[in-house]
Amino acid sequence: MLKPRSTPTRELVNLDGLWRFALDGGPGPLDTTLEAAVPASYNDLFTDSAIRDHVGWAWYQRQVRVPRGWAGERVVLRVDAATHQGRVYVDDVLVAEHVGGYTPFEADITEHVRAGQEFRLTIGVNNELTGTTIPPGTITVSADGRRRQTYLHDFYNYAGLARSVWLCSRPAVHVEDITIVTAMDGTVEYAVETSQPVPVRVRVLDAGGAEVAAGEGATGTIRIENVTLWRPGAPYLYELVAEIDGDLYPQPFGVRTVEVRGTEFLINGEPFYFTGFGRHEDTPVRGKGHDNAYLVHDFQLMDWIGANSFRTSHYPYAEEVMEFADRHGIVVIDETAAVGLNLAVASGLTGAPPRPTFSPDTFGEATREAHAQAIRELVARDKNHPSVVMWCIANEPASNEEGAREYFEPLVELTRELDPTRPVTYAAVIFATHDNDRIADLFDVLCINRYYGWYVATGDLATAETYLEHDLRGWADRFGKPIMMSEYGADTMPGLHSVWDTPWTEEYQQAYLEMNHRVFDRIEAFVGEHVWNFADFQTSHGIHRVDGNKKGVFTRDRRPKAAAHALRARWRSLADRKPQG
Ligand code: BDP
Repeated sequence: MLKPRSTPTRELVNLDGLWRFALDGGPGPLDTTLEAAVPASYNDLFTDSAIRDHVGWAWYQRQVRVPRGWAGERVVLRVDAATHQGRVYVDDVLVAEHVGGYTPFEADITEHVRAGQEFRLTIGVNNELTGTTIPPGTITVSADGRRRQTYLHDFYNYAGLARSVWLCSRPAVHVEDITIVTAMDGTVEYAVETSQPVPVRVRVLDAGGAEVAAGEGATGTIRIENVTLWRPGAPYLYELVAEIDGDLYPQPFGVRTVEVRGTEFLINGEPFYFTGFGRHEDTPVRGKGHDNAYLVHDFQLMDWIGANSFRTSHYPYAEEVMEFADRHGIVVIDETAAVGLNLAVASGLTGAPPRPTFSPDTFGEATREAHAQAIRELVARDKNHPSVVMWCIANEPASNEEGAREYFEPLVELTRELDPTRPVTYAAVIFATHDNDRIADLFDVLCINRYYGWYVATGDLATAETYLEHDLRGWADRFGKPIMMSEYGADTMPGLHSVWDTPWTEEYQQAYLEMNHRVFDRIEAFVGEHVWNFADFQTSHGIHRVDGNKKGVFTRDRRPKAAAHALRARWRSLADRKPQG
C-alpha cells in the first residue's frame, strides 16, 4: 500500500490537530465538550479514569473541507492507524471499516463529498482485544457491570488515533502499488499496479535527482550502472518514479540484499552483527501517539549509544519511523502485533498452560486468519523499506506446545510467498527450549528472549551465566542457524545504587548486561544483541510493575541509566571487532 505523498498529480491535506471526542457517539454530531489530540492515544489525555479504562468504541469527529481545486479528482481518506478497529463515516455514511490497530487503511469517498464543500468526518475506534484479535485479549464483566480488558502482553493497551489522518486527491486512473526488489549489481526488478491496465513508464533517480535508469511496462528489470548500495550506517536512497498518463508516484528505495547463509546474517553479502534494542512506541501523555520530536531524539540516542538496529516490538511502527530508518541507515526487524499467543505466560513462570494455547477454543482458525491478515498488511506496507531486513511474525508464542507447528507452518509459508527476499523469524519465549520447541526449523534466524538473572536466578549472575550459556548453545547446536538475543534486560530504578548484585539498581542492570555479553561473545553463531528495552514504558497494573516496565536503558523521558554508558562503550568497540555490514 502506497504512502500518501504530494506529487505533481496528487495533493494532500493533513487532518491532524484537535478533534471532538466522546465515548458515546456515532456518525451524528457528537454531544461533547472534550477534544482529543490527533495523533495521540486518548487514554492519558484526560483525567477521567472512565476514559483511561474504557473498553469499547470511542469517537473522534471534525469538519473537513475538500479543497476546491479537487473537482474531477478521486478523494481518498487515509487513516495511518486506528487502534485496534476503526469505522469511518462521511456525514452519516459508513465509508470504511478496518481491523488491526497498527496498519493503515483508506477509503475512496469521492461519491460522498464535493470539492470546496465541508463534510463531517467521524472515526470510531474500538480498543477491544479478544481471542480472535491480534494481539489477543479477554474481556470480562465485573460484578458492578463494568467491562474490563485483560491481555497477555506487557504494555499498556493504548488506543485511539495514534498516527496521522489524511485527505488525499488522486487521478481516477492511478498508480495503485509498487514493488521493488534489488540486487547488488544494480539490478532493479519492479512491478507497478495500476487501477486500470494502462501503459507504464518507470525512471530511477539517484539521490541528486539525476535519471540513472529507465524502463517501460508494468513489470520489468532495469539496471543502475555504478550503483551505490544502501548500507547499515551508510544509507543511500534512489527513487523509482512510476508514471502513467495523468499520474506519477515516486517510491524511495535502496539497493541492498539480505541473506542467511549457514550461521551468518548477510547484508550485501557481508556478515552483519545486530546491536540495539527492542523498543516501544511509548511516551508520556501521548501514549503510542507518533511524535517527530521523540522520533528524532530516539534515533539520536540510538546513534549515541552505538545501536545499529532495532526490532519493532511488538507491532508495526509508524511509517515515519520506517522512512527515518531508511534515510539514516538503521536496520529494522519488522514485527507484527502477534504478541501474547501464549497462555502459559498468564500462569506465571511454571510454563504450564492452564489451557492449551492452540486449540479451537483458544487460539484456532479465526485467530490464525487474523494473524495472516496482520502479516499481509505489514508486508504490503513495508516491503520497499531497505531498512527492513527481516520479518518477525510473532513474539513469544507457545512454540513449545502442541499445535504450534500446525498454527505456524502456513503463516511462515504465507510470509515467504508475500516476500521471498527477506528472512523470517519469531522471538522465542523462555519456556521454549532447544529440546521442546516445535517450530524453529521453519524459520531462518533464531531470535531468543531470555531473562536469566532477572526472572530466573534473580540476583545470582553466576548461576544465570551458566544457565544462559547452556540454553543458547543448545539452540545453536541443534539448529545450526544464526542466533541472536532478541530480548535480555533487567528492571532498573534510576537512582537506586548498591555495591552488591542487587536487582533494580543501576549497577545490577550493568552487571546483568555484561554477564550476557560474556556469553554472547563465546558463541560463534551469534549474530546480534537487542537489549530489552530502549526506554521505560507503560504497562497495565501489576505487582511486578512500578508505573510500567523499567527495563529501559533510558528512562521514559529518555535520560540514560548507568548501563547506557557501559553499552555505549561495548557497542562502539564492537563496531571494530564484529562486522556491522
Ligand atoms: C518478555 C516480553 C516483553 C516484556 C518482557 C518483560 O516479550 O514484552 O516486556 O518480557 O517482562 O517476555 O520485561
